[in-house]
Amino acid sequence: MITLHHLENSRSQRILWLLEELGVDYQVKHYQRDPKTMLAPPELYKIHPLGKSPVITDGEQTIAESGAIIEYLINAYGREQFKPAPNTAEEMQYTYWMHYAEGSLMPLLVMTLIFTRIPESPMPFLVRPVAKGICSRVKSEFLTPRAQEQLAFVEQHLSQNEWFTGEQLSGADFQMSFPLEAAGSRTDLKSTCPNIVKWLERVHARKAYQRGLEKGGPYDYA
Ligand SMILES: N[C@@H](CCC(=O)N[C@@H](CS)C(=O)NCC(=O)O)C(=O)O
Repeated sequence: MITLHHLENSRSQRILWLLEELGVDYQVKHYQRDPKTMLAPPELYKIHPLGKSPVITDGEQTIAESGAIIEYLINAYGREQFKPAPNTAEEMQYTYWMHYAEGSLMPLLVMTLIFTRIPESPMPFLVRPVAKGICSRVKSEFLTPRAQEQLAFVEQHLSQNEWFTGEQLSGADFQMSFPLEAAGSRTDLKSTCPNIVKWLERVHARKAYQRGLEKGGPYDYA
């Protein structure tokens, strides 16, 4: 039996969606973040040495890292679904977006979140305006323009493709769902990225996605 070790409000949501699309038997073990630090609880270190979520166990196997989990589940349980045929243009897109989500887009979104939270964290009264100023400049001069450039690039791709690899839903869509949900909840994408918004609507309309949300419990991407 597959067990998904599911941390609230985390990338684990993309695995829940995939498990529901696959229609396999699985159980969910829920973990809560520390309300102050937002870090995962120490129990997750008992499952994998990095203590992060998502992580799954399947029999003797423990698999961490969203992309590796998605590839494992699709190869083991996909029955030829959710993965393009080998040596095709679609397969190149699949590989690209599987890596792009965590390799290029997520680091910018995580850094933006960190530089937004720093000025709100406890610090000496006189330091706060300095911290605020530095964080605001890092965001306006480095992070925001780069994140916008990345989102415009994704928008361009989705203006020509229904799903990330073309006409068929694939692992690349599960992998891209977390950064795009996060971007959509933190910024208004309607005017700048209408095709990302449409893609999110297609995702949200899927019954498996809705079942995944129910299994995961209350969810906040921001
Ligand atoms: N690249 C990894 C990132 C895993 C990761 O950082 N997960 C976050 C949740 S979205 C986490 O476990 N955070 C809690 C912590 O760092 O303590 C993946 O895609 O699986």
